[in-house]
Amino acid sequence: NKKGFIFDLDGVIVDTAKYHFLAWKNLAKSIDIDFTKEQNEQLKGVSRVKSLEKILEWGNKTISEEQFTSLMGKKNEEYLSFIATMDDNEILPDVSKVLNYLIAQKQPISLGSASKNARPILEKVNLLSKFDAIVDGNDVSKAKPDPEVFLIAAKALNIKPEDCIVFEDSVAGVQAANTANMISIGIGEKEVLHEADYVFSDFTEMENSFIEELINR
Ligand code: B16
Ligand code: MG
Repeated sequence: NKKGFIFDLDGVIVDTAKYHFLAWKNLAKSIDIDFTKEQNEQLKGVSRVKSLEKILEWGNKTISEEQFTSLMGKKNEEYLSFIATMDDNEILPDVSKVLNYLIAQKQPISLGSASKNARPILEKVNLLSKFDAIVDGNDVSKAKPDPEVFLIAAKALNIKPEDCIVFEDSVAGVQAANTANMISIGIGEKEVLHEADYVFSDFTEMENSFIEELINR
């Protein structure tokens, strides 16, 4: 019995949201836009282009295409400097335990992330080898809540979408999983992720028996 297990990266495997926040905050400040933690919530799971569009919208700013490209580059440069300091201490609680359990049960595992930096991050935290497929921001043309990223992951694993299970921390990602006809498992707050089929605050709350049920359903 094989299912496809698809993991989002930021907010599920590692907490890179804090680095995205710092880099966007500094960038916004450089063009005189205030940027709050609450606004940052709305950027979770959202692509780099869409994120900058939203920040400019909040700040009521229009800029040229060249400036847009240059600002995106600046943000990513600073983000990468934060990533460079990461190691396996930054893996979120019990993520490795769940991955190892799935591997022991011979279940196919894919990444399904909006980030174009997913591979270097997984390398930094020593998890790259756990994945059978990596699908990230370099592989998709449509951002979450579009299901594209998860449908490509299912294909890469050779598992039908309805036999896939997605772990997601963002509303857009949960919606993408639901639209793809997959089981959606929210990692975070029930109130925020109420559209998910199941919600856990983190992987420490998830028993192996629950994963076994997913495999055998
Ligand atoms: P990058 P995920 C997403 O990762 C982040 O949640 C989001 O904040 C970020 O803007 C997006 O990746 C793009 O990241 O600038 O590295 O390409 O949650 O889909 O793993
Ligand atoms: Mg995420």
